[in-house]
Amino acid sequence: MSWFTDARFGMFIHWGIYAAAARHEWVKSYERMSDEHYQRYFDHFDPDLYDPEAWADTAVRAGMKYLVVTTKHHDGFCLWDSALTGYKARTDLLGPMLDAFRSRGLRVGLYYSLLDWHHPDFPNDLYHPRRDEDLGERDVATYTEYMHGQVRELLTNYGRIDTMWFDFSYEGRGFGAKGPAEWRSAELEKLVRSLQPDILINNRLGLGTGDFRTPEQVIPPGGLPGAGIWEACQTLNGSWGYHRDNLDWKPVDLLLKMLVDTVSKGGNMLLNVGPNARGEFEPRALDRLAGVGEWMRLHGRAIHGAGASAFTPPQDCRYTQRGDRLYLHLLSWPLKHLFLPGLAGKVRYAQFLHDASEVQMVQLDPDEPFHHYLRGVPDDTLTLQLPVTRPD
Ligand code: FUL
Repeated sequence: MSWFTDARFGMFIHWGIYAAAARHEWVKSYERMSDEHYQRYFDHFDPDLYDPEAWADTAVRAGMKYLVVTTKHHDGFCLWDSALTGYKARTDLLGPMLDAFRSRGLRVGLYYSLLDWHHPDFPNDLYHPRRDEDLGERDVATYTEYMHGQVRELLTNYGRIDTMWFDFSYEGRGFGAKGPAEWRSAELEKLVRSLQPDILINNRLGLGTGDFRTPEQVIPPGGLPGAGIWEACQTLNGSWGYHRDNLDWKPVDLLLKMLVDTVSKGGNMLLNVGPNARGEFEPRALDRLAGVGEWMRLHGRAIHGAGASAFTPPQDCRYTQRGDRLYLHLLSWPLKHLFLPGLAGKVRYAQFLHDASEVQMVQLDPDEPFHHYLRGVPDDTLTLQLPVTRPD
């Protein structure tokens, strides 16, 4: 799993016919739509501008090292050419995407929803668009068989797959809730591993922590010590699927702070893009990814292959560490001096990463009259001399 913890930063893609509704990937459930109503998005989904090479270039420029793409979301629509359903894209959209990302050296992962609001045997439950209605006889075993068959297809026909991102189990959450019993999760896990022995499987099958945990839209404040590897998935604007009118866009500096914070706690960040129904990343997403990429071009060394440090950073700072390189991230800019407890005598040289200019380290002597204000600073404190104005 070292490729995963070295990568640290990946691109999540939520793409399906909900992009045509353009108001969240849960629109069918949120608005309690009938199949007949939702059919309009199937009929009008025509991604004529789809250019997976351009998507992959965008990911590379943003400093991302892997992809996770929704092969099927809760609405049941399939992005690949499944032999098990007609509810799929008119041409295979998945294969060219995986090829484009792989050809640039990125790893690839598949999101697959265990829910399916289209399948005639997917039973009513608390999330189903028709949850208040009598949907007649439904046989979950038939659905589960279909679902296992689809996973088999995905992991047989598309070459090497690096992660499997199931979504999700919700046993115990009320009406019609489902988990490992309905999904036959243990068997499904075995199937996945038999088809792709090196794959990493996430934790949403209801079988405990999985190979990695998936905090959603949250960075666990203390990391996840003892729980193995993890990946926090995050949106650019609050919705996973393309959402035209959502204005809740995170600025570039916040996205970078989220990335740094995540890596400083030993996690990965999987940042989502919701392409539109013509098959493009919209300008608001591209702007942000470009901004993140500009920073990553200069500071990627502090992210890729880096992780948590045993040193404790001062307030409003984060450390990431790679081997004997310690990267100090200042989330706010201090006034001239930065005091780093525990680092005195441990640092040979300090420099800014963006331009490799030296950052001078000073051994301030509290016995010097001029330094009297330093009394009380612990002896093991290393002091950095910073310019008054943040250079970058
Ligand atoms: C959730 C899903 O319900 C959301 O739509 C999204 O896919 C997110 C990553 O996982 O559980």
